[in-house]
Amino acid sequence: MSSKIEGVRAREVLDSRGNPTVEAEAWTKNSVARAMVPSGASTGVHEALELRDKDARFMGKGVAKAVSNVNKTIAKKIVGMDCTEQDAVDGFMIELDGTENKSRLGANAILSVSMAVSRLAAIEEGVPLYRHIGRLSKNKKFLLPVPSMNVLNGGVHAGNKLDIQEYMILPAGAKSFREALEISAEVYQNLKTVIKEKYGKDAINVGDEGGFAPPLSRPEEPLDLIMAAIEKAGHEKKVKLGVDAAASEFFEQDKNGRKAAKGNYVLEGVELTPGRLMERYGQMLDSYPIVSLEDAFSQDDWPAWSSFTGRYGGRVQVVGDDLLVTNVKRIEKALKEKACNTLLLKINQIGSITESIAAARLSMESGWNVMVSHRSGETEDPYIADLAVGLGAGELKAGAPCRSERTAKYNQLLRIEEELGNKAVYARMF
Ligand code: 2PG
Ligand code: MG
Repeated sequence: MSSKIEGVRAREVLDSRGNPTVEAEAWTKNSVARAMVPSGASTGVHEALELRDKDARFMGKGVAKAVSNVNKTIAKKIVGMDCTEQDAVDGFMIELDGTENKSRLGANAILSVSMAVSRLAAIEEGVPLYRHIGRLSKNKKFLLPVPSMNVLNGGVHAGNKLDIQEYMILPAGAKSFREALEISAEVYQNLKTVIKEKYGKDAINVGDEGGFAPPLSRPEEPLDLIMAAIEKAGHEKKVKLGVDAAASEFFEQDKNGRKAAKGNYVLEGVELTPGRLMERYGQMLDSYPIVSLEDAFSQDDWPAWSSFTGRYGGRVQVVGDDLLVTNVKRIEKALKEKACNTLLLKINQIGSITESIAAARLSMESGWNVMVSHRSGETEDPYIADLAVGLGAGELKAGAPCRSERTAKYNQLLRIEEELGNKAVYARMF
């Protein structure tokens, strides 16, 4: 049978930050597929474990052990399995690892194989990857996602003083993905002009996700700059805003080392209780067209999450990233505690395609939105573009419309939209 896996091999390659990551290749008699694993910087403590060598190579960031776990342990065992049976392949690797957080083999090792095998199955079936993912997730409604584009970077993704990590534009009023991309690129280029005029040409360097990283510190200032850029581009009616505070990074201590009392946050050098932080967000929601707010509170600050969702969940997408870590158990807890209303789906937080699909399905069936997401350390692999369409998620966060590891995803969506032709539907989300 041609869909039997005949071999799997991994290698160490570089990601967009110049750090090592795992690439895996899987093949059958007739086909071969490969995939690359992304890597975060503002990682949640509850994420599956990314195995790093912690030795002299690459300042400790080598992934030779993860590569060897694929080549020496996983490869032998999954040869002969059917690549179209994703559940069985992933289930087998999870069992082989045997830990709660994939710390034996490494989530990066397991995910590289999981991604490559799913892509191999699509080739074997003669369908594009998004259609194969549609089959795996039992979704027939393909949607071109509204992109969330991080055009201004702060937090641990930039060298400026901004505590809040991501300021995003969401071209929700476009009629197609192609139009959405055009609008976003125009806003992005206008933002460059706005920043240059106000802060000079030294301020237009970009951060890890391709957004500008000017020397700002007031959390609201990026929103003003972006609004000016949207207006300059003439797209006021079509573009909404999104924010990822990544608040786990300024909980009890900020990136500049300033400390706060237990349970408090440090924003712009000032200590805030969760209640005060909530008020600050409330003012932002009142003043700007923000439709999505991610990680407004730290990963285990459940009471703050629940009270924020109770108060603002009706008017804004409350997105759980570090809170949920794409883990069904944490999603179940968040559902019970009404802690948020949107899943941020990152495949390497959980470490397999099967578990990622389960997280998306549970969220959708529970009435939540799902935003498929990249990591700040990305690769040229456009996998998540197909994933977003295949799941029918309606949203994809993949950074600025700049830098090839980000545009790889957006450009893939242009191809998918073209392939779907008059069946292509741009998601109506906001
Ligand atoms: C996030 C991500 C991606 P990182 O917090 O949502 O934008 O950042 O990959 O560094 O966790
Ligand atoms: Mg986040």
